[in-house]
Amino acid sequence: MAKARYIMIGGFLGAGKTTGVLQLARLLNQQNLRVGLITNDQSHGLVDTSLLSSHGFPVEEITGGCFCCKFNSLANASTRLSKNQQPDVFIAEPVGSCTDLKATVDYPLRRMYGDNYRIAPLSVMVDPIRALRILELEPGKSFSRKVVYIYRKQLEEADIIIINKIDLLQPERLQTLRQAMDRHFSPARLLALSARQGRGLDNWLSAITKPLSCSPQDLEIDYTIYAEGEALLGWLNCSVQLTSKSPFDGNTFLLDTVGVIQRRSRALNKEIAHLKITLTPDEHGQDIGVANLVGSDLSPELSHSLKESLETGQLIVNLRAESTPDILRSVVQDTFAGLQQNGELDLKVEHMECFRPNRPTPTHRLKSSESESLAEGGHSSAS
Ligand SMILES: Nc1nc2c(ncn2[C@@H]2O[C@H](COP(=O)(O)OP(=O)(O)OP(=O)(O)O)[C@@H](O)[C@H]2O)c(=O)[nH]1
Ligand SMILES: [Mg+2]
Repeated sequence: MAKARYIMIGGFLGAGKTTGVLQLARLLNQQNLRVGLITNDQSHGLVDTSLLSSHGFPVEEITGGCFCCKFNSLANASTRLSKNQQPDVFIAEPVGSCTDLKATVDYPLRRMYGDNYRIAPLSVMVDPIRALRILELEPGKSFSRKVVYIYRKQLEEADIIIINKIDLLQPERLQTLRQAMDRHFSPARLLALSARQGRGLDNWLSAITKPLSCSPQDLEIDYTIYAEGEALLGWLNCSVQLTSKSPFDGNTFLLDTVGVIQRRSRALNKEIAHLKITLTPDEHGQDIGVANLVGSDLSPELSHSLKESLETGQLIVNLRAESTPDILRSVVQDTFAGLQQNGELDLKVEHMECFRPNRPTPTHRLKSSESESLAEGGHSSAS
């Protein structure tokens, strides 16, 4: 039986990974290939899982830690998908604050599961506005030094750097960013695309399916700085049952809610990495609305619109910001209190978790020279 291809798409919070996963999955389906998706977070209640499932793709969710710390869960989830769906292609999206993925996920997968999977080169996606700011090519809000350390490590280990969202950029700004990526990170490949518009996906897919021409360097990384950088990011996941006295427009509700959380965070000078909220009506089958915000001073947007108004539904809020968990909790709780003030809406919080990610302690950490498949006993390539 042919080995399934295993694609991992890394990149910082809000870069557009899930949008890219969805578009690649659609493209692969059009080529009559079966796809299995794997999402990941420090906790459960994931916007990404609900979104990808709503499009009818089989999704496994790894919660409670990143892929590197939950390597066995990742391997088991892949085996479950293989058993139930026999995917030709797996696409896995790690947590957006994770790095060192080649040493802790790619190489161990190659070594232990090399007879099942062909591990694709690692794609790392970037939001160009965020990148221009973090690389100090343009002014604008960024993160603390240790968070920027993680961001840069993600780019350093990339086989393919994907500059996403080119629909937002003038050619000169794209050129500036391309040159900086080449100068600082010299990735094996640099691609620019718009996941949202589906532009450049064919090039990406063909880059993923080609072997790398150069042998990868092992990433040098200080796990103390990495852990401290991750711990500067507060995490909030919550699920809420929403009931209204009369039908309401869920799209306006989503954008308004994101707007209120944005204003409250800005007033406290907390930089949002990614705020995403889904609203799934209890009726209307697969309908889903998703609103996002990828920077405190950017505009909230509706990435998926609800087709009909609703009276009851499930709200999922995932907020990642440079802030303490307690502040995130009070920002969101105060927002919910405000939404219920006129008595029209009732919000019942079913689950709310706020925390800082724990220190990453990978199950395995290998050098590229140790990534040969044990099963084949030969040299394992990235093809
Ligand atoms: N303009 C534009 N927006 C995009 C594009 N791709 C993604 N986005 C938007 O960027 C935001 C974040 O996208 P996601 O796909 O959720 O990003 P992510 O990297 O999966 O985020 P995390 O899972 O939180 O790390 C959403 O509002 C998307 O609609 C693109 O090509 N162009
Ligand atoms: Mg995502």
